[in-house]
Amino acid sequence: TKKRSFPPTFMFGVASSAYQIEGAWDEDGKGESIWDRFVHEDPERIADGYNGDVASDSYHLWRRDVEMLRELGVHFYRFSISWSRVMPTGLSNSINEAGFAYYDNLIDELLKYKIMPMVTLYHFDLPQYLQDLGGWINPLSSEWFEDYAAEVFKRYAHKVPFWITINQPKSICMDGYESNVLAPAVNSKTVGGYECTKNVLLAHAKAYRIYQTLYKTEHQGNVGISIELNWYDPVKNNTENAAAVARARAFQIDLYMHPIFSETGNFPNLVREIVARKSKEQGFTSSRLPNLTAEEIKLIRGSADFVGMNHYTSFLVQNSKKQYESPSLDDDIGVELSYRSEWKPSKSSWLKNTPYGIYRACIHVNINYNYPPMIVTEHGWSTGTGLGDKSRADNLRHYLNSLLLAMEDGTKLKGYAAWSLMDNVEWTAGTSERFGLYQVDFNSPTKNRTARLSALVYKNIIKTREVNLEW
Ligand code: GCO
Repeated sequence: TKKRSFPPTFMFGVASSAYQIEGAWDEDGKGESIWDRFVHEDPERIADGYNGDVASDSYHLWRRDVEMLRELGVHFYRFSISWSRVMPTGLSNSINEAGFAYYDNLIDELLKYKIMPMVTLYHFDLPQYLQDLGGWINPLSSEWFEDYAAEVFKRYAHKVPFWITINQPKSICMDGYESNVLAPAVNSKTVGGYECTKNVLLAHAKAYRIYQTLYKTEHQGNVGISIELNWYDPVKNNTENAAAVARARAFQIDLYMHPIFSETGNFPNLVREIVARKSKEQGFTSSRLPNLTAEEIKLIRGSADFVGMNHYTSFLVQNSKKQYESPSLDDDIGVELSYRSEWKPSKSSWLKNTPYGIYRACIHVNINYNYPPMIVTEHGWSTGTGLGDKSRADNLRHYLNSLLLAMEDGTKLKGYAAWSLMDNVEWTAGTSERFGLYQVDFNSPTKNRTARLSALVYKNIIKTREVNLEW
């Protein structure tokens, strides 16, 4: 069989996010975020009660974190900045130097060991002060974010070669504003999620444009956005399901991709048509999906140097005949999701081992968006505790092999980040689902980190640039 290997320029990394690892939720002047509020308001929201107050304690253990990155031999580390740590209210007139000092240290430590920082500006943790003003529903939100991004670029543009503006607009908006799965749990079924989507995309685009105007020429960094790109296939092929799959992909993927990466910009036609028609039936005077002005379309279109792909699993789709609450996103999409029984389950109910899906998601992007540069900014697998995580190692090897096939078929993939460097707070699942290459001992005050089998497997892949599917 033919030996495939990752090209010499291909970058391997690992990813994390501030709320999930840092802890120190109110230390050294940090402001409250929507996640702090969400978990303190009702501790039952977290499956095992372990929230981000202390998390993996990376606020204190960052030196050890960088040591682990060196052990793995990664080329880059994707982490996020906690907005309310550096700007307690979220507004640019409130700067917390102690908060910035944490990131100064982390970034300098990474650079000292030639590990490239990939900084995510926003990974779910909006300053609560801004939420009190409406959060991502407030039309000013894209300007708040623009000011925040400008401040962070000003400090780090000369040190950080890769930027992710926003992590997973779909989760932010549909889980945080349309439903109550994630903070701030606004749960508005009318316009919340769609209004948020518009504002988040504008926020992303404004940050991108600032970097282009002020820093691109001098520092040549790349700015992208991380989009959920899970995969959707029909349960079984028939006309109804073909239409259902088209809706699933349009609402779950292309609603976020199309405005940025297509030639025409704007939300996908299919989504616009469906939401406009339903809104009319529901008695709204205009579509629940906001119209983008020509100027907004232009601002957002082309506002990324690469696609950040977050991919975890695949779903099977069938047309749904259920009566959903109306208006709602579920009602707009009208599909039911399922899995094949052969798909190996992880610890998380939504995540199954389907390596072919990452290949298909890459091809979807290539065909619909003309082969853009891509970086997998997240992919991972959950287990319980224990160091012998063979299922994670298997999942990693097979997904990386699918990526090699996708590259052979033209995907311009530049890098890959495994989720996650270490166990962390898996949002409302707390620590009941573990995603780490390194295990974290949450019961101990020292939060010891220990390499799992998968860390050793990944280290070897990075070193050889080859994936061995046989053991
Ligand atoms: C994200 C993800 C991560 C999760 C991971 C596993 O939005 O980037 O939610 O933060 O921990 O996807 O569920």
